[in-house]
Amino acid sequence: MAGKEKAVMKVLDTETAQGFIRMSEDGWHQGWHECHGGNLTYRMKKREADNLREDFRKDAPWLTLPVRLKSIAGEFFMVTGSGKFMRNMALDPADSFGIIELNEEGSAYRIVWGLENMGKPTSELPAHLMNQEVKKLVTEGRHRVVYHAHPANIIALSFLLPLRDEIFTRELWEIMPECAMTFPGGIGVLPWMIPGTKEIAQRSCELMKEYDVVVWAQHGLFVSGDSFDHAFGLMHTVEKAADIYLKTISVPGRERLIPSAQELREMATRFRLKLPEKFLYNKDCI
Ligand code: 2HA
Ligand code: ZN
Repeated sequence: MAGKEKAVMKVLDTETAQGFIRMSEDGWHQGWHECHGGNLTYRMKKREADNLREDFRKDAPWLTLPVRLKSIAGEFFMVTGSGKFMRNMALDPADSFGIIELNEEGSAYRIVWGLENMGKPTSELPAHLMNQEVKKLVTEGRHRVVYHAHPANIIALSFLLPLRDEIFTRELWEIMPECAMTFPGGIGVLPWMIPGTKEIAQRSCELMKEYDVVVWAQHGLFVSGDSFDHAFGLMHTVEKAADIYLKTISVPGRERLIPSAQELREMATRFRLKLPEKFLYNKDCI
């Protein structure tokens, strides 16, 4: 309207930023983010980024990425900061997280909002961006959230079980059969690797083509989802199943009454789930 200034939309007033902050806080309250553990990224919709242009810095320097990410070139991401505490996210959001823009080649990024006080994106930025790209491609753009946390029970389980996709999947499905509805595709498992490296990022990408959740053994869990709710829910479900698993094996002298592979198949039929048969193998065969 003539004579009236258009109000500038502010990052922190958006539903997406509020959802990002809420998820970080929820993870903290679950006990998954000791110290600066864990990180979160969200691939913004074009419309969300366009609406915020006026609130973005224009003069930030481009910083080179260790990889070229053509399929997410030019996109904007909300990212938690390196060395930042999820615990402080709601108290000081502009210090704790930021928005980065990727250049048109997908080879560099710049910080257009937040990460004040010389902050940098999460140390797991390669894992986040490379997996954001993989999940964008394999889900035809549906997935936007990548989340890494340090939940104690699934970490404990990775000290006890053989580090195989089939074994983790089957054990968690058995102990909490509704897991098969939350992650019907199963879960991937990586051995312990050095955090923050391109190698852990690349190995995760291989598994994330097939799965939405990957165990980083003796470290944590890495998940992807189409919304904050689904990514958080996936993290929560895996961790809860691991908790029940450990509780049941901690009771001495009792046999566990776990559902059979056939019962899981029947549940799959009832709920029209496609459970890959490789996870319903006869355990005696391995
Ligand atoms: O400290 O969780 O994996 C952040 C991390 C690295
Ligand atoms: Zn970690």
